[in-house]
Amino acid sequence: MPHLPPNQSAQIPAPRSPSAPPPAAPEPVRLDAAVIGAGFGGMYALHRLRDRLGLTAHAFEAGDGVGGTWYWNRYPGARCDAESVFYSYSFDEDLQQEWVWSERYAAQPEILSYAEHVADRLDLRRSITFGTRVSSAHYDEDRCLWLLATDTGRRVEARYLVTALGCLSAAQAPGIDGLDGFLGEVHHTAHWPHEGVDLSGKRVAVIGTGSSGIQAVPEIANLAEHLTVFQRTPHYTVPARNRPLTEEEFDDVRDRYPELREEARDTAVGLLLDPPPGNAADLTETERTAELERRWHRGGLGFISAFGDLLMDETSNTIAADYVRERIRETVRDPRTAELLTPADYPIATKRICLDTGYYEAFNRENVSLVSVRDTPIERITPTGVRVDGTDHEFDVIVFATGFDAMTGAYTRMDLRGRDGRRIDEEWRAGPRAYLGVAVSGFPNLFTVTGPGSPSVLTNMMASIEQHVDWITDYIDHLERSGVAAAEAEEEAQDSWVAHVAEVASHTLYSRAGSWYMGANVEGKPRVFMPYAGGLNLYRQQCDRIASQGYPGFTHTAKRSRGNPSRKHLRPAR
Ligand code: FAD
Ligand code: NA7
Repeated sequence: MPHLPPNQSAQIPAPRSPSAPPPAAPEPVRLDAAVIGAGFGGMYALHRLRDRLGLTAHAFEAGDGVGGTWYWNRYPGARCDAESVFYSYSFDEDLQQEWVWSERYAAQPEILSYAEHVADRLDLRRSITFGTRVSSAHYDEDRCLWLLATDTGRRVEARYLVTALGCLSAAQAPGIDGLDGFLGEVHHTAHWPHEGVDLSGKRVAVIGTGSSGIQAVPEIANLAEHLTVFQRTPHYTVPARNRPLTEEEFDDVRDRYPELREEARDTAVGLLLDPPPGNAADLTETERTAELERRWHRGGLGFISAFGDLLMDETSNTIAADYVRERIRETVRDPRTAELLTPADYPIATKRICLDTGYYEAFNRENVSLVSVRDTPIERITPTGVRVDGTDHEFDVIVFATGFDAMTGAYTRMDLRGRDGRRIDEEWRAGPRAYLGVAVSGFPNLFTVTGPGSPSVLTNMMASIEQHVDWITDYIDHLERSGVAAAEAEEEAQDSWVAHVAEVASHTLYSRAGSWYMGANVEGKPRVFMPYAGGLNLYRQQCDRIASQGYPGFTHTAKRSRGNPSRKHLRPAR
């Protein structure tokens, strides 16, 4: 089956034939720091470790190029929904001055070109091994080294392991009976073929209506003879109002880039959005409607900051949700379709808010139909299509827009083991546990870029990536200068951070939706709100405080003078 994400079993290397001699194991390569992933997180980590700290650093990437998300997600309509001028690196003034964004929200090819440009500019490729998946990473406590093995048979030793695996990189397709027997083409939005897919004049199914499905539907509708959208849960989406950026606009941003970035850094989401005029209760009904109206017409993520308490207060949230519901009924001509498309039973923005370009309008087209699979799930894939509630729908192409095992999937799909053989999938069985979302107790010298328990997916990820990588590499620099062989998050510090993450989330409405933030889209995954909802600005302050106090919450093991680590702790880091 082409272009579907690998499932767990597909990642286990095929057994060698018993008669073939085992290949000679190549000598491990010794590094100061190994980075896994060459998306924006891994690229920046590699640059800082190699070029700023002067360490021997190397990255391993499963894909054949840089860009991560933007290398894999090439479906029609894929584009960012944080404004391009902010969805980009800020660490290099020359870089941000020389790159020109063409649209308010850049499309996937432009973002991928940007990633490639950065890789060239920083000469990163010579330190990245592409087409190579790290299949295991085990910590050797005696030598304070991470031992990595790859699916291409490489073995690597590294003192530090920086994982930039991506919060949304472990794509998943539901195990629906009959899929193997489908005679047409099957694709997943997150594994879209690089050569593209010819959808013109075809009968196409899109399964899934999250952000990817919502971006893809209007584009596919333009190409397909007929498009059928299979929807389990209607998502809230607001218009992106994407448009070309004018030269004047862009010049203005460039002139003020340093100051705009500084301002964005000090926000909860790492982006400049219009601040709310107050909580919903502080405004009159007329003011509330005007505020929503203004934001709807401006387009973009700013809609959900219409009221300061939109994510905390049910009444406030309902006012915004009702506004969107009215827009759906107003836009979609067929009342039954409109009703199906209208989210009814969870607060707006508790599943990630989507931005669209003509999503609801697409359902007014003759060649687009909607099938709800909420009460009657897809029964099976037949050789010619999809069976729902006893009805067969025939297709040439099936597109899964069914999302990701978010935030933890890329970790638990890898054989990651810390001290005493502790396995990450066991440690996180009841939900992910990490100190500041950046380090895991029992896994010394492992640093997780935008790991669970950090703000990550609730923010402009570029801002979160930069904050995390800066903090991690400053910490590694500190460890190097202090003669520390191993740094490990203390269990107690981790427990209190995990409790803090849960406590902050409990003041929000997030737990009211079965979202991927909560692990609800993966069968058997614990229902735990995984990102940190306290805001990037407050999070940054907490991380900075910990650094300035000498990294309390971490235990440091000293190097022995001859290179072997001593078991003696350097000092209680507290
Ligand atoms: P990724 O870009 O996911 O890169 C991780 C890389 O690690 C991947 O290339 C993967 O192949 C590699 N990898 C994973 N495991 C292994 C392994 N074991 N061995 C080797 N390689 C491995 N965020 C925003 O802030 N704004 C947006 O508008 C936005 N839009 C998005 C749209 C889509 C369709 C998706 C899927 C995500 C979007 N995101 C957005 C989130 C996006 O993932 C981040 O913005 C950002 O690109 C993440 O960068 P990263 O380097 O952390 O992870
Ligand atoms: P999402 O947001 O997880 O959306 C996946 C969609 O697929 C969602 O509508 C799911 O319904 C649906 N789904 C999953 N399994 C099924 C089955 N078995 N049948 C029908 N429908 C199914 O992933 P996206 O790729 O759209 O977006 C992920 C993030 O990437 C996005 O937020 C951006 O940040 C970029 P459900 O809602 O679970 O009922």
